[in-house]
Amino acid sequence: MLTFYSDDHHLHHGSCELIDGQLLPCFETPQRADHILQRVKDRQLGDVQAPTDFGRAPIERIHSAAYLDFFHGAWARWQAQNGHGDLLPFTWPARTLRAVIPRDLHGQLGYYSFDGGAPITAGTWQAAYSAAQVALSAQQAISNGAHSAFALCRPPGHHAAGELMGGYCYLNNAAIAAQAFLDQGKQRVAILDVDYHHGNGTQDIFYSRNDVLFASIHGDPAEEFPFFLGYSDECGEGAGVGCNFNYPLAMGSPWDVWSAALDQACQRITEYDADVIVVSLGVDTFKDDPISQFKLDSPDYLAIGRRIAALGKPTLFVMEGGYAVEAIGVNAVNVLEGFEGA
Ligand code: OKP
Ligand code: ZN
Repeated sequence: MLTFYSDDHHLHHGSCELIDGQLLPCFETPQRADHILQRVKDRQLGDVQAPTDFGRAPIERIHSAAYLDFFHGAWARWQAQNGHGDLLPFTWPARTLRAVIPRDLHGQLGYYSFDGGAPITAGTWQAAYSAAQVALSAQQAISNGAHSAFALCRPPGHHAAGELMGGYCYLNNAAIAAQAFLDQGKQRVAILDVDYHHGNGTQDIFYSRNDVLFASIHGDPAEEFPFFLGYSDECGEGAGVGCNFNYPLAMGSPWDVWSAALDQACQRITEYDADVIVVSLGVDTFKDDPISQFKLDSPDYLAIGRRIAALGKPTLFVMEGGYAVEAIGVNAVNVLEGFEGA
């Protein structure tokens, strides 16, 4: 399997995040992608290629120009104000407030975000832009006939909506790739999100459409981030009714519970008869993940790959979460090796 990867992810390295009442060093670190890349090489998964630059247009199919302009320019504005440290939002247009766009930088940052988990640093735009190009390049490889490809994206993307950053995510790499498939003539794309957290951004982007099916297995949002989306009664709206499937699971869920949900999600994808599958590949379902509460073990990831392969469709794997840094390479590459039948 071909892997696409850009070193630009190193340009994004937030200093700390607010989690459960504590300021802790960011869990979403450059070492995550470094470990995955090393494992790809150790296992000789296949060639590793740098991305092609497809420009901003395919990103603008998912994110508004106003959002992208804000994100692109935010760090320079912060520097012009002599700001120090990461740029982090702290006020949001929650219920009873107005969703106006203020003039102030932090006001606009609140408008374009939903939590304080996505710091903007000097290199965040370039890292996120390159991650989107990594996803698009892997998408292109499949368009050109490959049966599968791995987009080793960092930062991740599935929490980012059309005009919202949050949950370590800025640009929705999986959604950008899915839209590119449609724009190049595919009729139906299925996005299978196996990250521990609900892919609220991806769900929102495609919620009223029937050309993208979204299925997600995740920690029950009644107890887990992102809290405000990802419940089982969210089935799509308008033309999209019947194209959104959430499988929220209890804290502590083990492999047999998780894999039963995977079987259900795969059944929906089979019924949908997708032309191509995009997997939002998070491995924070691992038993030793520091911020997550499922109990999957490393060999289980081989089984995930085998189950996805049984769908029999061209498949694009897009890297999302996973914070047990020592195991992230083994777990992520196990999915890919399981898919390939290794
Ligand atoms: C990203 B992905 C807020 C802490 C809340 C955010 C988790 C984001 C996970 N500062 N935690 O889905 O792996
Ligand atoms: Zn996650």
